[in-house]
Amino acid sequence: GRRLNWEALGQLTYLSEVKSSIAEIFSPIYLLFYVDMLILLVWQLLNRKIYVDYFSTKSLKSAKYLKFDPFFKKKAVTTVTALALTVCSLSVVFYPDKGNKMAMTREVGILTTQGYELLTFWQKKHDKLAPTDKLTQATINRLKQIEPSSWPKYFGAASGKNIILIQLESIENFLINFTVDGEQITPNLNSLVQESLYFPYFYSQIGQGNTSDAEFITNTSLYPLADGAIAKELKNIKYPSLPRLLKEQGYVSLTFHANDVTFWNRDNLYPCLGFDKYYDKAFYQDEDPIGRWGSSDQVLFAKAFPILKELHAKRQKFYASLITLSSHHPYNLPESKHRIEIPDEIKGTLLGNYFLAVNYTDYTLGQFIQALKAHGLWDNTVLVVFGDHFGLRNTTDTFYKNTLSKLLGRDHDQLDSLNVPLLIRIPGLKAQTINNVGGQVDLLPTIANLLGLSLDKQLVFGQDIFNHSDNLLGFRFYYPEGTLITANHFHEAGSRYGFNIFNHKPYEDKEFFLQQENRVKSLLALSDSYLNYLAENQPLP
Ligand code: GP9
Ligand code: MN
Repeated sequence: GRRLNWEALGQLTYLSEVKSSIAEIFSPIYLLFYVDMLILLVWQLLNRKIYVDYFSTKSLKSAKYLKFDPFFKKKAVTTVTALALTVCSLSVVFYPDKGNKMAMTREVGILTTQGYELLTFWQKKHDKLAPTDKLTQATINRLKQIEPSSWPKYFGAASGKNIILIQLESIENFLINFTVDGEQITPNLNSLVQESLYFPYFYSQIGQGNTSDAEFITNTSLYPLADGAIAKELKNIKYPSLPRLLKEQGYVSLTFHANDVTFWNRDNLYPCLGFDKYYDKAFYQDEDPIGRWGSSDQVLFAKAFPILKELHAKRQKFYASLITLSSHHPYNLPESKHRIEIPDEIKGTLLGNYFLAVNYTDYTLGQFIQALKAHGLWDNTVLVVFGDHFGLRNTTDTFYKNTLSKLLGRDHDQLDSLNVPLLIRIPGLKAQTINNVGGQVDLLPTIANLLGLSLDKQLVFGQDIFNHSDNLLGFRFYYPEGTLITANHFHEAGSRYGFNIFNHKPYEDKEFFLQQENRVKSLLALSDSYLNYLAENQPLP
C-alpha cells in the first residue's frame, strides 16, 4: 500500500489542500506508526532523570544492592530495548533486499524498518548511482531485452498533426465498456474506442507524485523516483522531453490544469519539461468549481478550446496537454452534475460516487471531442487519452469489496489498480484493439514514432508500443521496488508469484521472477543515474 516514509512526512505541507483525500488514504492516523519510537525516546529520557535523581540521593553501596533495586531494573529494561532497537536498525544494513520495504517490513518488522529508514533518510538522497558511462540506449535495451525495429509500423503516420494529450484523473481501464444496471459509465470513451487504437493492457507507473509523476513520465519516458514526487525533489533540470522534441518541428506546447500551478511544484516542473506556456487557476479563475482545487472539467476543456482553435486557424502546429481534475478522490461531485442513475445499493458510497464522477468527466470529454469535430480540428489532430493512476485500491471494507466484485464479475485486484486505459486516435487510421503491453513510460517513444521523429539524441526508458509485443515495465513506491509487468505477467517484487495479465491467475516460479526483478531494479537505477546526470549537466538556464 501507500507507504508512510520520511518523504511522505515532508509532503505534509500539502495537508491543508488535500484534506478530504487524506481523510481516507493518507490519514494522519498513520503517524501512530512513529509513536512507538517517540515513546521509547521519552521513556528513555524520563528514566534517565529518575535514575540520576535516585542515585544522587543514595550512595552506591554494593552490586548486590543494585541488583534488587527496582529503578535499576527499569533502567536495564529500557536500555536493553533501546539497544536492541538500534542494533535491529543497524542489522538491516545487512538485509539483502533493502529496496523492497514491504518484504523487509514483513521479515524484520515495522520498527526495524522505520529505524532503518530514519538512518538512511539523509544518505539516500546523496547516493552515488551507476556510473554514467553505462548510460546508453543499448544498455537500456539490453536490460529490457528488446530490439529496436528497423521498419517500424506507423512511422510518420501522423507526421505534422497536432497532438492533444488528455490525462484523465483516477480513471482505470475496467471502466471501458463497463455497465452498472445496464448504464454505461463512460459512453464517450466507449465511442472513442470505436474510432481509435485502443490499448487495454496499459499501466500506470507513478510514484509518490501521483498526477504530477504521470505528467513527468509521459513527457520524458523516464521513471519517477523511488520516494518523493519528482517535481518536488528535482528542480531546474532541462529534461529531454516531448515538448522539446516537438519544438524542433515547429510546434508550440501548452498545458492546462485548473488547480494552482504551485501544487506539486508545477510552476517549476513545466519549464523543466519544456512547455512554452501553462494555464492554471489564474486562467480558469475557479469558474464552476468542483472539489477544493478548481474549475470543473467542463470549464477545463471549454476555456482551452478557443486557444487551440486559434492556433489551428493560424496554422501553428501545437501539442496541448490537458489534465482533468473532477474525478479526483473522494469523488464528491455536486448532485447537480450527476448524469446517470446508479443503483440504490451504492448511492452515497465511495464506489457510487466514483462512477458518478468518472461519468461526468467522460461527458465533458465527449463535449470537447464534439467541439473539435464541429470546428474542423478533428482531421488534423492526434488525440491521446489515458488515465493517470488508480481510482480504487485494495481495501479491507468488505461491503465495498463485495459490491465491486459483484459488479465486475470477478475481484478487483492489484492489476486492475495499475491498469489505466490508453486510446490513440489518429486521423485516417482504422479503429483497432491492440493487446501489446505498455506503460506511461512508453508514450513519448510511441508519439515520436507516429510523428516520424528520431530519438537518437536522448535516452528513453520506454518503447514504441505499436512495434513491440514484449515489454519490461518497472514499478516503485506503491509497490516494492522491482515490481514488474511483462507481456505475460505482473510480478510483485519479493513474492514467488506472477499473475497472468490476461486472466489474473497466479503461478509460481521464484527463480525466474527473481531474475526479472533484478533486471528491473537495474533499469530503475539507470533511470535514477540519468536523472542525476541531467541534474548535474543540464540545468535549466
Ligand atoms: C491536483 C492534482 C491532484 O492538482 O494533481 O491529484 P493527485 O496528484 O492527488 O492524484
Ligand atoms: Mn491524480
